[in-house]
Amino acid sequence: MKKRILAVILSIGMAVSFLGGCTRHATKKPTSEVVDVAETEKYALILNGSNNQYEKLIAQGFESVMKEANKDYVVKTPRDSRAQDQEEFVKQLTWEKVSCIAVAPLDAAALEKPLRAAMDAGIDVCAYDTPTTPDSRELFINQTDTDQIAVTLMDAVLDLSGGMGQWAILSSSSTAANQNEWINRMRETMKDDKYKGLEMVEVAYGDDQYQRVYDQTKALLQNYPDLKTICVPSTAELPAAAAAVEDARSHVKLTGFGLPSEMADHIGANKAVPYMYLWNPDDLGRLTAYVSVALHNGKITGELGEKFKAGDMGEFEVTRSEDEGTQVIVGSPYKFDQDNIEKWKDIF
Ligand code: RAM
Repeated sequence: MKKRILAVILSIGMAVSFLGGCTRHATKKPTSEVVDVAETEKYALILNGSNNQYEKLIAQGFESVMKEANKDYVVKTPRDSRAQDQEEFVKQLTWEKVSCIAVAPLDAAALEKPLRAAMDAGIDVCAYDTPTTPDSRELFINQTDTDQIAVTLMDAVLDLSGGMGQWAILSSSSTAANQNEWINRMRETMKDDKYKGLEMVEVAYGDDQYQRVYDQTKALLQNYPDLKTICVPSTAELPAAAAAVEDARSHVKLTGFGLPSEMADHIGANKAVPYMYLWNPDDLGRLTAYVSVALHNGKITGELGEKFKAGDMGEFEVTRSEDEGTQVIVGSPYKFDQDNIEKWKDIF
């Protein structure tokens, strides 16, 4: 929280509240003992869709930290991937005056106004997984450095295409700010001489709908008979894309981001997905919880250079994000292939 905050005052013989006009924050400290007003704290997590197991795992990580810290929390899930539902949630939570809203926006531009209204009402706001606009958050909890993602995926496409040929991207939606940043950065990375044999033919969208992803993948296979590789940087789309490639008995290779638990059957040197990447969604959820509490308690404000300890996850530093706001980065992506998928499929 930008303003330093909050106390319940226990004085000898009587309990006196110094909360004044504001019910959430007290600024005065009398002579007696001061503790956090745990009973007024409530933390909200807004997921990006009901068809997304990755988001559910993030929620589990978030919940585990909140439970351990004995904090009240609520998790909101939009039907399918309806951006409008997220707007409604933000308005409701603002009205409820929760302590902090953490959100993975489906449409960052549409969410800007309600999130700014929440911040004006004294609620802390952070984005996780996908950035909101920089003006409508205090901090972005970013899974991995954008450059690292772009280079990792471009190198995988180059490798799976045998150094040259046509390739395509199958993304979640055209308003997903994280996907768009990654794709833009991949286009930049591709200008390097190393990738000059590659031709990117199309960016298609699956909107996290199984059938739509399946159909879009089939269309790519039909429209580009020489296609070598499809990069799918979304866990919600990769399983249906793999099924479509397998059903078509296509030689096209897939890579991107996927959950080992959902992708194990498709991973292998001679399968649709020779290898793929991801970070641990549980870590992302846990760090989001630590950031939410630290913002509310005033331990951090989201300013560049701040450092803070996130429980057993260790120390993190606030850095500049791709969109000129600020971020903390969870870690690096892991690679999953036929040698390690059996182990990882039971983990997440
Ligand atoms: C999907 C979502 C999410 C993205 C992951 C990799 O689950 O679109 O935003 O970060 O994939």
